[in-house]
Parts: sequence; structure tokens; C-alpha cells
Amino acid sequence: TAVKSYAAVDLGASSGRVMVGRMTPDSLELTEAHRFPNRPVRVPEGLRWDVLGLYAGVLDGLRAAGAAAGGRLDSVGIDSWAVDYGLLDADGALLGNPVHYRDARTEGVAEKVWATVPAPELYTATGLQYAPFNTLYQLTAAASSAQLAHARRLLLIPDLLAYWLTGEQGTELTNASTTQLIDPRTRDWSYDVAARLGIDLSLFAPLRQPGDPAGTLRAEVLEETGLAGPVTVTAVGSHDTASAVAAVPATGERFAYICTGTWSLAGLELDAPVLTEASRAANFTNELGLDGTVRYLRNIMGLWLLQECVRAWGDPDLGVLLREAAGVPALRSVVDAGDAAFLAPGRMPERIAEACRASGQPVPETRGEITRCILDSLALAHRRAVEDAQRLAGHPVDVVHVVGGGTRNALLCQLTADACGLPVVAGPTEAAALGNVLVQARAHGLVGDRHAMRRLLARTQPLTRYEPQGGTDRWREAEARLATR
Ligand code: LFR
Repeated sequence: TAVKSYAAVDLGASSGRVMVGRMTPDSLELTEAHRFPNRPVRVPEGLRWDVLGLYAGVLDGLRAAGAAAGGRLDSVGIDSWAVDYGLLDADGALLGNPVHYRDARTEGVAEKVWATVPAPELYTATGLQYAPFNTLYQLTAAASSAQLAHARRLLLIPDLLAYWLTGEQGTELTNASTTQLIDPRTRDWSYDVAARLGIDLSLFAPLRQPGDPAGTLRAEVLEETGLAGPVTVTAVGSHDTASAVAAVPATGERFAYICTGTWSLAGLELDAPVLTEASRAANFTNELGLDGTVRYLRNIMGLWLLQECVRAWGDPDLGVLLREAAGVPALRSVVDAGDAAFLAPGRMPERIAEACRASGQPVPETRGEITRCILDSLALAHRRAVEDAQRLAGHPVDVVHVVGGGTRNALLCQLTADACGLPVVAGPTEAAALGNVLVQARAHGLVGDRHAMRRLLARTQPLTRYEPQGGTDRWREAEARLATR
């Protein structure tokens, strides 16, 4: 059988990469063609994405991907972080640099939105957990801006890049579901919410589903990348977390997943949303996945906490830090890794120390102690999310799949197994890129349904199993320390 080559553009909050998946119906090999930094830039107006820099990285990546695949790509797919967008004017030109979701402009905006659509009603209508950066709040924050007044189109980040590559506009559904403007029951726009909040849905291009064709690379793009045309762009789960969940190598139904990276996204794949008041109070979200599935999960601050400390410390060697952390006694102090107080950049070691002091726990001082506090806190937050999700959805699990960057962190994987009291299966690391590749392959008939995709992953990807150790009593005790704050 002929080998097919699919390029996956996968943009994370701190780096972008273009990967090549070489596939036959029963083999899958992923290689990295190009990796480039994604550095947010602070200008006087606030924190912005350098989206032209990212697009240049994508073009470099496609050139490298083509070279790796002998000049021919069968398709290209794009995924990135969620919620953020670019605005286009009537000529189709980008109006300014997309605002970063960690920008402060949404402070205090939710209360205004809730005055019009009460939070419980907003939850039943959209299924989304409260996060200050949901597109709905960003658009409300920007309501009187000159940019929005001039905007004729809003494209989410992966859709914006797809537009530049192909000239065609669309709004991919999994990522659209993070805007808080989609009804998870109908999987269509939440017309009523948008109307009441004065959000113009005609700004959005028509919805498209993962697997839909999304155009072909423009002639100029072919020329710039040296690719032989025509090259199709295929819509994938363009929310990186949707692609990562698609690549969870589960073999049954009774599993939880944790997509680790800058964030930890911990939860379940369900057939229907959970829109109860208890679910809202627990801040669980119902984002949309492949084939009518719901990604029922909670956002946890994730390795962002550690990345920000490492940045504050002037980039020491991560291996050394983790070895030091492994030598620190477990669970001396923990912080609430779900707390939005950790969202903004800056002063992270101090903020973690302050949180420990405020909850009456020993204050971690050395880098090793702070790193240990972060890893224990993440494992604890993983435990809470996995437990809460099972209870709220009535969907018990007997294994936790950890995918994404955190799979490289053996201590975090072991602590997560210990805290959950369940085996952890870690891998694949490049889950988002693999999910991206597999949805393209499926659209082109190379692999069957999403269960077949998972079986192929379980067979072809290196996975590491961690058995839970030491009982969960000490984790329950640590949990109580945060609850009584
Ligand atoms: C992970 C992620 C999360 C989303 C956050 C902000 O990369 O996409 O799922 O909540 O970034 O967009």
C-alpha cells in the first residue's frame, strides 16, 4: 500500500510545530518537520499574539514537511489553543494583532454579562465553565472598540491561518464550542444568548465539522513552500484539546483523560452534555469533540505554573529541578491549581509562596521545594477533576490516560496515578498532532471510526504505565487543607 503523508500544524501557547504523519491503514509514524517559539508580546495596549510570526513559522514548517515527505503532502490540518481570534475588515485584511487570552481586558466583564444572562442560564445554554477568557467575555470587553466596529469577520486562530493558506473562511466546530456561543445540545450557535448580549453572529464564517474540506493551498503558498499542488487543507478538531482527546489511546469506554501541557485539561468523553447546577458549581465545561461527543472537562493551570517559575529563575535545567523536587518530602504544601488567580503571567514563585502562607501551610523556599509543591498540587487537582467528573456525569472509570507534554514528566505521571488511586497510561506526547493527522486520514478514508483511530494509536505509539502507590488517604488529607481555606 502507498504511504500517505499528512502535515499537522499544531500551535501551543509557547511553541508551534509542524509534524508529518506518514500512514498506511495499519501504520502511523509521526516526525517533527519544524518547531518554532510562540512568544506573546506586551505592547502598550496589552498582551498580544505575534500571529504573522506564527504564520511565517507555519510556512517554514510546510516547506520542511514537504521536504520530509518527498515534496508531496496529501493534506494539511491546523489546530491551536482555543478562544482567541483575529478580526478582518471589509477587504479581508487583519485588524491588529489578536489579543492573548491572558490579557487583562476581561477583568470584571463576566459580572456585566451575567447581569444580562444570569450565570446559571448561560451554563445551560452553552455548557461552558466560567473562564474569564471565553470568547464571549472577550467580545463583550471589546464591545466599544474601534477594531470591532470596523470588523466584518471574526476568525478563530486556526481558521485565520487556514484562511491565509487557502483564501477560504470557515468556523470549525470543536473550537467554536470554546467561544461560549454554541449550544452543546444542538451543536449550533446559541442564537438567543448572542442576541441578548448584542453579539453579531454574522461576524462568524459558516460552521464546519472536523473532516470537512477546508480549501486548497493558494498558488503563492505552493510557490513559497515548494510543495507540489494541489494540496488539500482538511478541517480537523482545530481546538488542540479536541485533537488531543481524539488521540487518547483508550481501548474501552471506562477511561478519564488528562491533556497536559501549558494547561491540564482533565475529564471524560461523553455522548451528551452535563448541564446540571452541580456541574456548573464544580466548573466543568462541555466542549465539543468528534462525532457528536462532548469533552466534559475542567481546566487546571497545568505546567504553566512551572513554566512561569522556570522563566522567573532564568531558565535553569528542568531535569535538575525535577530531581531536586523528587527529593523533597511529598505533600508538605499544596495550592489550588484550578484557581484563576494563577492565570496572569509574572512573579509565579512569589504567588505560590503567598498561596501556601495564606492557607497556613509551610512556605516552600528552594526551587526544588517550589517545583515539588507545583507537581503535588497538579496531581491533587487531577485527582479532584477525575473524581468530580465521574460523579457528576455518572460515568465510572478504571484508567487515566495522560497525553501531551506532561507525559515526559515521570514524577507528575506517578503522582497523578497515586493521587487518583488509578493506573495512569502515559502517551502519546504529541497527542494533538496525532489527533490532527488521524482526522485527516479518516477524512481521506485511510482509517475507520474514532475507535479504530484509538486502536491504531494503542498499537503503534509507545505508552508507559504507572501503577498507583501508597493509598489515597494522604491526598484526601491534602485536599481538605484547600477546602478549609
Ligand atoms: C490548551 C487550550 C485549552 C484552552 C486554553 C486556552 O492549549 O486550548 O483547552 O482552555 O488552551 O485557549
